Amino acid sequence: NRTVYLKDYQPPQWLVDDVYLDFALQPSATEVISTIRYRRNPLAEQGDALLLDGHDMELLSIRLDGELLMPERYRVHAGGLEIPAVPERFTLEVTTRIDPQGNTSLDGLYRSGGNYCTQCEAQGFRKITYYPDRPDVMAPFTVRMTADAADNPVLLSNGNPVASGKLDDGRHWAEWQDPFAKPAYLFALVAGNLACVEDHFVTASGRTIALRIYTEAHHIDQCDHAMASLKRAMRWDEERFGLEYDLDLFMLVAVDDFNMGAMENKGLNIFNSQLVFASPEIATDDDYISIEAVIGHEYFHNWTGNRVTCRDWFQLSLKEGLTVFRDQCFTSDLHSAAVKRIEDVRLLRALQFAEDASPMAHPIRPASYMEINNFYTVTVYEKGAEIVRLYQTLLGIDGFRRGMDLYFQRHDGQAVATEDFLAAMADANDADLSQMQRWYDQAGTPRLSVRMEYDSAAHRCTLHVSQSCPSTPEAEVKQPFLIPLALGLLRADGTPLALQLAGEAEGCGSSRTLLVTEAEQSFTFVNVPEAPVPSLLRDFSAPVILDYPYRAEDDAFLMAYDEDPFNRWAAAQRLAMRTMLAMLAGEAADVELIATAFSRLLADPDLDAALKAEALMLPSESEVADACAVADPGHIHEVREQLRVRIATLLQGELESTHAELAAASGLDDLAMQQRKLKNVCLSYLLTLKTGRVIELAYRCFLQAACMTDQYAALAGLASCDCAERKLALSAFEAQWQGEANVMGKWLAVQAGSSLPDTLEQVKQLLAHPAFDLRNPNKVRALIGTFALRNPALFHAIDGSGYRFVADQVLQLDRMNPQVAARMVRALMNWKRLEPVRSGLMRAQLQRLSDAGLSADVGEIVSKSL
Ligand code: HT7
Ligand code: ZN
Repeated sequence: NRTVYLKDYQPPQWLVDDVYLDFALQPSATEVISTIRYRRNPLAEQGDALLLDGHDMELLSIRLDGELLMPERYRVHAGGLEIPAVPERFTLEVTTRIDPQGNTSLDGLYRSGGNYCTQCEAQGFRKITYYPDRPDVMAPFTVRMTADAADNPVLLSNGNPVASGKLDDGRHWAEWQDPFAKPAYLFALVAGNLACVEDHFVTASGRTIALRIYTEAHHIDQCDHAMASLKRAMRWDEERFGLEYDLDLFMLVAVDDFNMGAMENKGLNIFNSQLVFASPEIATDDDYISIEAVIGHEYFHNWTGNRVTCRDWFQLSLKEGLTVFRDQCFTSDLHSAAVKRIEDVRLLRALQFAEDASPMAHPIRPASYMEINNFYTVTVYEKGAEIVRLYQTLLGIDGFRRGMDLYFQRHDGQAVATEDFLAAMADANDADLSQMQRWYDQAGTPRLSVRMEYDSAAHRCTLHVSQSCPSTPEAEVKQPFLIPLALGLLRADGTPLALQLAGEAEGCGSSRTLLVTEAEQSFTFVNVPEAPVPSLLRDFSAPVILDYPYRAEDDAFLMAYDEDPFNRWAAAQRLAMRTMLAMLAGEAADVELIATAFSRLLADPDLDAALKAEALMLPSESEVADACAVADPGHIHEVREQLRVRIATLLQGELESTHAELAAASGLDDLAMQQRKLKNVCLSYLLTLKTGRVIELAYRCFLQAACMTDQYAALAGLASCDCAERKLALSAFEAQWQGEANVMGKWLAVQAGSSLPDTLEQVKQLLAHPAFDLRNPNKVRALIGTFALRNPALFHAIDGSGYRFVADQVLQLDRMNPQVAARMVRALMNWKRLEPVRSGLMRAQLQRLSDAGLSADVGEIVSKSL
């Protein structure tokens, strides 16, 4: 497979003035006529050949300025079409035939639920027609489509509808025009039998925008939350960034078969139905929050991604990191900022830190790729968002806004690079941010080591800070990063100290941000009357691993007194991690200390329920594995469960009473959601005791649940208990929800995530269940994905059965949908970090895969892992 390098970027040789697409839609033989006006790019290298991307299509004809080209005038090869001699300006008309029904990759034009839809990011457009399929070729599109009118009453594309009509043969047509120049990856078409909910939004400048959500008719009453979320997102972007919507119509379509969460096509967002449908009966509180966040995310792309797009795919984080940051701020402004930050950091530490330590480690702007679809990663998205957040931490909210304003002023309508974003931030604030560039070019998670020295005679406290970053595939030696280190110092009674650096006239505030720019630096605070406990990296001010010799008592102290809610949570995580690592090493672990600290948190009247819940959740098994030089997943699972049992035993009374006090939490307001979260964390601890009494309690919760959050929490808990209630609950859930595909996904997931020893057998049987479908990515993620990526104890079974099963599924999936197969195969990537027996077994499965014929997607992951 060919590797593409950032350093090889060349501007496009041909620019496109406009695109006219005409689709004659038929399930298995859709004909596409593209009429495109090209002109030479004066800024590019000269040469008379036109090279267009394209594959998986039947080429029917080519006309250049009206003249039909004979085959000797062009060449078709595996990746595209070459016309060796074309004039300075010309119109090319290409007719292709494609097979949407047979397209199981869900990339390009395909069918979902009997409807037509498209997915063109990153390179799906080249499966529709021959085109310079790269994001820096931008053009206005006009789209006409004809289709059978009875099967496809709704015909949609980007922009505004301009004309439509009926034909004699039972077909009809519609024409859409998008006035904004866009790259081909933002093109979309949807046709089918869809119902629509309609609403409107009045922008800050007084324009009325029509809002429409399309879905199959039986889901239409599950779209209210999505519509309300869209309106909240539109208002928020106006208020926070001064950004208004630009077309008169915004459409969102929900489809069941989708490779990712959603897609920001101009004016016509397409969503995985899982991220649209909600009602308290079918969606959990987490689903509600995710739906709002993803609707926000795709909407925010209209400016960060669509109006200003990427020059090439190496710049993906320019739009994704920035848009994730924007959606994080949206959720944080609407709900609890502390809980949002904790959840985001939990995800980053669990998944992105692991990716950074894996064979697929890459900088947020990779220097090369084999298959771009493999780079829609937690690094590009979540770490990318952390790097955008650094600008805001460094420049303040107003400074960040000035940078954003300048970015749009300079680049609206352009395809740009991450350097342009950095320059806008720096120029708008007259700041030297050149060191920020290293975050784009260097992979790996930096380790920030801090040591404190206290001089009791001089009342001075010095923090000695050093940073380092491990080698990753792209570079062995790393240059120091610019790391904002937010901190506070606490006195022994828990009160914060005013912070005054040596050389400053007076102290200013109890929290401040130091700038770490060198490999080693020291910062001295004066007027420090006693040796303090430092609260470091407040609000997770940079994506680094903090190394400070905290003692267990310090963590318990910070859990109780830190002003920064994030750091109260971070201290709880550290304490739990320390306890588990001690247990793993066979050392004495002070479980009493952690239980007492949890008990104090539970009783704290100033702490909201969701924060308590977050603090009580132990670091995941994979985070513990990451903290071990060599991981034994079976032992890790045992130890984590043991700790949960011991905490539950010590706190049983408090857990039961908290659970009972919160039993009545109802409604969809933040308070009720937070209370349900804590209630269900308590239930999950209690269930570790596996007594008849707690099983009865869980089963009662399941039967009496008034919403999916409670029903699902009880079911997930019971799923790991070998008891009659488990079977009853699973059957009742199946009977109740067999008509709701997305809810049945939850049913598959709880079984795949069960810690019972026969889980793999159950998963294999579920492959044949009518609720499962290998062609549907949601179901694959729910069953195979949960087993492979979220059930470490069973996936890493010592006999290698989990690895073999996942490899078998990857091989099957790869023939249908390489993108989804490539997500699953990542479970097999980290064999080098495992103890020798599992390491050998996992590697053997990778080798087996490598010996089979693989797609470029899976091939890249396998070859980089071996
Ligand atoms: N920008 C979108 C990315 C996406 C995607 C990428 C590859 C294959 C399928 C895909 N579907 C959507 C989604 C987003 O980040 O907003
Ligand atoms: Zn995105």
